[in-house]
Amino acid sequence: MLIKRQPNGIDLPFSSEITPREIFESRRDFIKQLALGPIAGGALAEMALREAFAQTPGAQKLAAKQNSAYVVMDKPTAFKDATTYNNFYEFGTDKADPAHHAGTLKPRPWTIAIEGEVKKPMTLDLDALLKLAPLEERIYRLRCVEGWSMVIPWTGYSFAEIIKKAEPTGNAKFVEFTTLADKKQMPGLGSPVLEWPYVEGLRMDEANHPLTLLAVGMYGEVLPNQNGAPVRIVVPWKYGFKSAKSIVKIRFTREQPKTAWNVSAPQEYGFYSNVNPDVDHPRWSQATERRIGEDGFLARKRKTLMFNGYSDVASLYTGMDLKKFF
Ligand SMILES: Nc1nc2c(c(=O)[nH]1)N[C@H]1C(S)=C(S)[C@@H](COP(=O)(O)O)O[C@H]1N2
Ligand SMILES: [Mo]
Repeated sequence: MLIKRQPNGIDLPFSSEITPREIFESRRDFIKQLALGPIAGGALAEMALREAFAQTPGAQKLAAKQNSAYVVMDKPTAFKDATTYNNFYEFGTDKADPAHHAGTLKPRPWTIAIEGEVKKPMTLDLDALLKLAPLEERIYRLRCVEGWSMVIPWTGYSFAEIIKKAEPTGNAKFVEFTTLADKKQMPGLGSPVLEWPYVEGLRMDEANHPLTLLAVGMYGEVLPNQNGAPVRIVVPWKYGFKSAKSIVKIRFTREQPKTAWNVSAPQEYGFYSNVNPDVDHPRWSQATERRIGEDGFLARKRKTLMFNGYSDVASLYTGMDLKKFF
């Protein structure tokens, strides 16, 4: 497979990974948007990739070396789609709300409290967080429980680095992540759609898995507010809601944390929420997904993969009935 090196250092799958349909669709879009005439295939694909990585003018760049062990070969979602189709209920429940309303979030200055069952409780500011470990770029699939998915180049490092630094005690069995809850910055908090603050959690071994990412950026820039600035967690083998945004507190606990979606609808959203095509949501199938950006009548439905394709994590669940612990 041909790999094309992009100016921002991101390796992208080229030609063989881009289906004729995708080429056709990008071409159609370009002709529409730019009123260009027919373009030769190679130049066209090149432009499609540039378009996919068109970023926010003036946004702060974040240098990071790509870690090729964590790069899926799917075509990355366009930056525009990844930043205008969001779930961030603190800013409203419509997909477009976060992009419209998250401008009131103040991602700097920012601190994260690390507490609970740790030998070294601490408060880290953003600079300390950015310096804690080398930043890496990783391209992950993210699959929402609602049946859509994206492919996003994140910047960050394994959450395991935080665990190492905080030195959990032998009593630490879980990690709880708490999102900021400030009515002045987050208009959605006025709605009782969820119990605030938004809380998510992982079992200790899940949190320690190298795939679990503490993300501070995407597409080579600092995180846009609507994607959870300035720091979020990304757990790629679980449904998207496990990946809490705009985190202010990380707490190591003995007991399984009470998580926002599980509290609001326990029969629909379990604590584990591993991507699993064999366990349907009570109101819809989880067997397939729609890749954002591939809409339209030509779009094929993608088969949802067990653990979202991250089969390495299977060993975390040996002996567990994943229909019971959904
Ligand atoms: N604090 C907070 N974190 C959150 C959410 C939220 O509403 N509030 N939504 C979750 C859901 S349902 C998904 S699918 C992902 C979406 O991340 P993205 O908008 O960056 O794609 O964020 C997750 N993290
Ligand atoms: Mo989601």
